[in-house]
This record gives sequence, C-alpha cells and structure tokens, in this order.
Amino acid sequence: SDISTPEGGALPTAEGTSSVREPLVPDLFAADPSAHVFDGRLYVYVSHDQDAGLPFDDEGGHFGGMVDYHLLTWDAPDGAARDLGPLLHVDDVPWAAGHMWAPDAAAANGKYYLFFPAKDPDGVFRIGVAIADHPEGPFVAEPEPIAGTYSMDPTAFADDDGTHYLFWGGLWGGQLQRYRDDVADPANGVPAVGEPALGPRVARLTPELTALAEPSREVVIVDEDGEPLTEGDPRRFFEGCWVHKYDGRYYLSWSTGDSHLICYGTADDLYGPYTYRGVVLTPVVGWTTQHSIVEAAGRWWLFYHDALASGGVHHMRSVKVAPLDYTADGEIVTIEP
Ligand code: FUB
Repeated sequence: SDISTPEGGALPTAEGTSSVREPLVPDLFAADPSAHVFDGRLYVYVSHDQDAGLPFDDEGGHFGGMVDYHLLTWDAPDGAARDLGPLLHVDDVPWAAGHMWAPDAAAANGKYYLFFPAKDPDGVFRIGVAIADHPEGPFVAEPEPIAGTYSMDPTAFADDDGTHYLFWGGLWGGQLQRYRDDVADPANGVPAVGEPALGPRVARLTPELTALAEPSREVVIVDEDGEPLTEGDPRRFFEGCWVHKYDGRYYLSWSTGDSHLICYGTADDLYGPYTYRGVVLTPVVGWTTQHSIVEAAGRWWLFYHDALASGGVHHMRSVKVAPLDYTADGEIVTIEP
C-alpha cells in the first residue's frame, strides 16, 4: 500500500502520537472527514469551512458559507497529506442553493459516488449524489436530490455482499426533528426530555446507488437494558453517523451534538437496534464533533475534526487523525483529542 505514516500531516504511529495532534492539512479549514480506501489508496473527503461572516445560531447559520468539498490523500509512505483541491461546488448542483455540509463517498460499478447534503432554494435540506470515473473526480451531480431523502450528514455503507445502504440525519440545523416516518410537519420538534430520542435513518440503495430501494426506517439505539436512548441523555444521537464492520459485527457511531461526544453502539443486524457500547472520542475544541473510522495500512484509524487551530471558532475546523484500537471484547478504546 502507498498509505503513509505522517509527520506533520502524515498518519501517526500508535506509539508516536503527540499529545496535541496537528491538522492533516494546516492551510485548509476543513471538517467532517469521510475516509475510504479506494484502489489501495487512502482518500479523505472533507467539507470546506469558510467564514462568510454569518451570525451564530442553534440552526448552524454560521456554517452557511460552505459551498464545496475537498479531498485529501497521501502519495508516499511517511509523506504529508495532500489536498487535491475543490470537489463539486454548489453552483454545479442543479437543485442546491447552499450549505454543502458533511459528505461521504462510495465505490461501485467501476465508479465513485459522492453523497452530500445541501439546502434547496426553499431552505430544506436534501441529499444528493454526484458520480465520477475516478476517486478524485470530476464528480457530476445528478439533476435531482435522492427521492425520499431529507435532513443531512449522509453516510454510505457497503456490506460484504456489495449492497450499499445510506444512513443519514441530524438534529436542529440538520432539520431531522421536522420529520416523522419520512413526512415533514412544521409542528414536529425534538421529543420531550425522557421520550425516546430520534435516531438516524437508513435505507438500502439501488445497485446504481442513485436511488433508495426501499422507504427509510429509523435506526433505534438502545441502552444496556434494551431501552431506547432518550432525549436529554448525553449519549443520544444528534448528527454525523458512521457505520463500519469489525469482527463480523456492525458498529454505528455518531455525534451527540450538544454533549459533544462521539459515541458508538453495535448490532448483529445492520438495521439495528444498536446497543450503546461507549465513547469513541471525548469532546474536542469547538461545538461540533465529527468522524469516520477506517481500516488502512494494517490498522484502524479515527478521522475527526476540531477548532483548535482557529482558536475555537466553531465553524473554522481542521481535520485530524488518531489510531483507533479495540479491546479483545471488541470495545473501542476511548480516544482523547
Ligand atoms: O460541517 C457542517 C455540519 O457541522 C455537519 O454537517 C455536521 O455534522 C457538523 O459537523
């Protein structure tokens, strides 16, 4: 493999991790890293932070300047991460008006798919897909968002048989609280404290990866007693889910938003319910916390972001990486940022 182990942008060795990790690309404010190995090379698809001078609010208005994505990769062992530049600008997406938030990517059918959320001209988040012949693009967006999707933070998971599933959803600015059973109602909000929390959505994709093959369903996350996590519980799902498989078991990990954790649960069925298992990442500098988990170069990695380099400006973030380990019981060892 040509995946590197960085010094200043390179992947850290487990032993050589410094107490303060450096941004993978110091001169790029980027966030929401989605890491994949395509054709033996590690790629990290990231959203692109820009300060548009927009006011801070609970709907993430200050993230409104995000209009494109970037792609990071490594060329040589021990080399630095390289920014391959902008991918897919909002102006190139016929249905989108702005808010190009957390993306993900997938490979199938000899092509590469970039899944992304964006707001339509009515300010409603939808999820789109763009297709390329190479992992680096150029990506061409489908003319319409994926029917049946809404909210944001898509993640595409390929199961062992090659079937792809799309997970998505995020609260507050991500608008998931507006929906019940795929239907929006302005009267809907987050459940009352103590009621079952809202989970992310999941649906199988068609083989072409451009449409849902079934209506979406809610992914239920339960506690150790099998009871759904409730609104008000600091472990409940907020946004930014990721799915990976380890030792034959599905791992769902997610950001808890206002309690600033990355948590995870496991399931034997991809659709869940997922049983809460623990904390992947303790709070970072900055309000949002986001991640992906990937096996590359012979070990597991956590890609995440924080706002340390900008002095804690929530919408000016940097992408980082840390080694991720499992116990013999398959528990993820909690990482300190
Ligand atoms: O980067 C914009 C939004 O902030 C993402 O979609 C969320 O996951 C949070 O990181």
